[in-house]
Amino acid sequence: MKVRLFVSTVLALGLMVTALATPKHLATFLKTYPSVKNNAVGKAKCAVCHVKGKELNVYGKDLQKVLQEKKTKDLTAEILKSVEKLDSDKDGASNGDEIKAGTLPGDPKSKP
Ligand SMILES: [Ca+2]
Repeated sequence: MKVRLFVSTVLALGLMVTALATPKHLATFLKTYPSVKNNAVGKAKCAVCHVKGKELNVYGKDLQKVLQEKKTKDLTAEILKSVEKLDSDKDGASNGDEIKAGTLPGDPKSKP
């Protein structure tokens, strides 16, 4: 009985770790921009919007503004597209152009 409980606990923890590694927002981002999968943007994963942990970079903050305006926590393709014309990191390239080019919209050192 104890072994069974241990195995279920390990499985449950494993599922939780997997869930954290692919959060909902990242899944929405990748679904909206499938072309980034194998470039720097896709590899950055959470770092597309976050500095570390939950802290947001400038691109993440622009998205957060829209989420707050819409009074929602659910990131959608529509919300992602609404900040494409902005240049969050002020490197001269719009967020949309950066994502298309495979550079990070929240990092001025990464530009097309
Ligand atoms: Ca930019």
